[in-house]
Parts: sequence; structure tokens; C-alpha cells
Amino acid sequence: MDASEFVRGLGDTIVAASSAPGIGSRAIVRLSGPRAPEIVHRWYLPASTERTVRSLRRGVTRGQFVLGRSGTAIPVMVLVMRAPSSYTGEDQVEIHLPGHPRFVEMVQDLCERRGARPAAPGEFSLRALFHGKRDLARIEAVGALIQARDRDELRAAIDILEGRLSRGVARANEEIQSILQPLELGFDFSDQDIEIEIPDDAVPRLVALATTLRGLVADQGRWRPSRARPQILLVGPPNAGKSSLFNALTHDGSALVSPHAGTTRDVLEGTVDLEGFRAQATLLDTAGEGFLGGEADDLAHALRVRAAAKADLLLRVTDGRRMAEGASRSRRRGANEIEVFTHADLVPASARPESSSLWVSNTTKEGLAELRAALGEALRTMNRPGSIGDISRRHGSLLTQTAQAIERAARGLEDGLGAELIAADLHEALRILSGLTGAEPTQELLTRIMSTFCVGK
Ligand SMILES: Nc1nc2c(ncn2[C@@H]2O[C@H](COP(=O)(O)OP(=O)(O)OP(=O)(O)O)[C@@H](O)[C@H]2O)c(=O)[nH]1
Ligand SMILES: [Mg+2]
Repeated sequence: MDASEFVRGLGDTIVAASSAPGIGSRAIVRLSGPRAPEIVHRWYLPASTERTVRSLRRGVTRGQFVLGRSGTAIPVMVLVMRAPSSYTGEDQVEIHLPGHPRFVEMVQDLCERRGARPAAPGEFSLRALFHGKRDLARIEAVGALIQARDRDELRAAIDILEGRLSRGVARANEEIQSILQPLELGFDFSDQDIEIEIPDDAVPRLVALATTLRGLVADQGRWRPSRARPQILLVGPPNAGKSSLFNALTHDGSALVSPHAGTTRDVLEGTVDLEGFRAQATLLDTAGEGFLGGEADDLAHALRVRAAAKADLLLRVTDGRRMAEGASRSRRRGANEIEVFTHADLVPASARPESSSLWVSNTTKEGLAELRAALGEALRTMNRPGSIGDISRRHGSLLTQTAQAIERAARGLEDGLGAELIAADLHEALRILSGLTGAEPTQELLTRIMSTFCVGK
């Protein structure tokens, strides 16, 4: 769906399951749009005849949802909200039903038969944005909340949802407007030889505002402590040198190393400093891949799989001697995977296959600095779209640019620049700030939200 399709589709009534897929105790089918009450009314039998969906202004009604002409009915609770007092700002109906995928499918299907259209990913939230019910920062936080991986990420997303950032931005907006106003009033009389009165306190107010905004940027930084320490997971066959590399890279980790395959079983954690990367990362050592089927191997395998799901980056370790012997690379590397070859001390440079660039020796420490740099680079460029880390970075960058424009305006005032130039900087500041809250249905915004949200949110 592109921006114009989205806008054209605003009159449609949309429907989607907004609970997690699969079997659960309850599922929710959500409708939004002018025909939502009408559509649900058609299939809904209230327990009390006064509480039909059509007659209800707002509130809950219990009854049965009739699954087509056969007359089969399932018990449901229906929540009715009317424009503009709903999440989307439109008439909205939620059907809470027993959580079986088959029921969800049938209910959705019946709603579609009465004219509802399946919602696109994030379309409910986009409607909330365009009806002015939520600002962009909070909408993005909904997406970040859904994909939060730990408590820190959850807390950070909830913080934005609760409006801390939005309030700061709204205050900044007002302050800029109030400084702009007297400047712009002056423009109207500029041909009448009237001196434009610039309030004495404009410079200190602008400086204070820039400081506040930079404070918000610092907050953004505090919001991603867990992902300021991204996780890198060592994987590879037994005996490849993973634990030796773990010991060489971390300054607080200590793993057992032995010539026997299958030494490591647990997942071990250590801290690694990365060149070119603002922070430290957590390095995790795991059991070698390719297990033998014993109970401990199965457990070690399960632990590694679980850790891999949470990791930001996989560091695939291969014994370089195998490459030198002409072994082919086992498989393609994923986007969040880096490959490294150990035993560089035993493989002369001339015997190394050209395509494999990263070689280290855990014995002589050759290549470790390059590896750190490569890890730092990979983490810097990698960002899960729509995650709290991703949106905080975007927010941080917009807030910094706003502060810079305000500081330019303050310097301009001190240097006695013309009011027009100062006003231009302040307008620029307002424009950048609107990127945090803005409701312009730009293609970029739509693509961003739709690609990071799921259907039903
Ligand atoms: N010469 C040399 N020996 C290495 C290097 N890296 C590891 N080794 C040796 O290789 C053997 C296996 O190393 P480990 O670090 O235990 O390998 P691992 O991948 O952790 O093995 P598992 O835990 O069994 O999966 C040990 O005897 C290490 O001393 C290296 O770069 N050069
Ligand atoms: Mg090991």
C-alpha cells in the first residue's frame, strides 16, 4: 500500500486479528471504520436485547457471534468505541472470542463478507496517527514494544508510549513558536521603518531550549542500555577455537579450552571492547555445532539455539586449517553473521584462500584487532528496523539537528543577524521536530511503519 492508497482507503472499514496467532484462551478481532458497528451488528446476538452493537454508543456487550447461516454461535464479548474516542479515532469494534484460529478466521471472513477489508500491517496505528490520536513517536513505540526482546527494551518503549518524549517535543515546539512570534510580527512592518523588537531574553531562552533538547538526546542514549551492549554469539563446529577466541577477546570471561571436541556445553558470557563502536558488547561462547545425540549434547544444542535467537550478531568460527586443506565453506553467511578463521599461526598467508578475509590466531593474537574492528563495524551498521534502538537513534538524530538549528539562531541573534535569518533557523527547527511527531502521510513514513508492524496493530 502506498501513501495515496492509504489516504484513499481511509473511508474503508478494516478488519484484522489483533491478538497473537495460534491457540490461546482468547483472541481479538478488531474492526475500524465507519461501518464497523453495522458489520458486527449483523452477526451478533446480544444476551440482552437492549445492548446491540448498533445501539451501543460505547462500552461492552456480551452475547454470541453467529457463524453464518448454519446458526452455530460462539460466545463473545464485544467492545464498542465511537469516533473520535477510540485508538484509531474512528468507530471501532473489538470482538473478543475463544482463541482458536478457526474461529478467528470465520469471524474475520464474515466481517469481510459484509464489506470490511483486511487491514494492512500497521494500518490501525497509521489511522490513529492521521486522525491525530497519537503522535508518530508513540506510534513507533507501539511497534518497538511488539518486538522488544528484554525488560530494558520494553521499559524504553513504554516510556515513549507514556509520552515523555512527546511532551518534551510539544514544550519545545511551543517555546520556539513563542520566540518566533515577535520576530515575525516585525516582518509585517518591515517597510514602515519600525525597529523589530527582539526580546532581551531570546538568546538565553534559545540556549536553554537547546540544552533541554540535548538532554532528551542523552535520555535516548540511556534508553538502550541493553542494546548499547549488543550480544555476539560464537558459533561453529567443535574444536574450532571458539572458547580460545572468547578468552582472547573478552577481558572478564574465562572458558575451558581443550584439544577435545565438545569441551564447552554451557553458554558463557564475557565483555568485549570493540574498536570503532561506542560501547562494549557481550560475547557468548557456546557448544560446538553438530551434536552427537547424547542428552547433554541435546541440552547444549537447545541452549545455543535459544541464545542465537537473542543475539545481534553471530561470529562463525572455523578452524583455518580446514579451509587451507580446501574444505568448502559449509553454507552461506546470513546478514547478521561474520566469519572468522582460527589457527592463523599454523597457516601461512600464502595458503589462505583469498576470499576469506578474517584470520586470527588465538596463540599469537594475530588478527584480533582487525576482528574487533569488523565486529564494531557490523554492529554499527546493523539495526533492526523499528526496534527501540532504531527509533531511539532516529529520535536522537532529529533532536540533535533541532538543537543545532536553535543554537544557530541563538548565535545569529548575538551576532546581530537579521530577523529573517533567525526566523529561518527557527522554522527549520520546527520542521525537524515535526519528524518526531508529524502526521504527514509521506511514502517514507508509510513504508517504515508498514514494514515494521504486523497486521492487526
Ligand atoms: N595453534 C592454535 N591453536 C588453537 C587456536 N585456537 C584454538 N586452538 C586450540 O584448539 C583446541 C580447541 O580449542 P577450543 O577453544 O577449546 O575450541 P572450541 O571451539 O571452543 O571447542 P568446543 O568447546 O569443543 O566446541 C585447543 O587445544 C586450543 O588450544 C589457534 O588460533 N592457534
Ligand atoms: Mg569451547
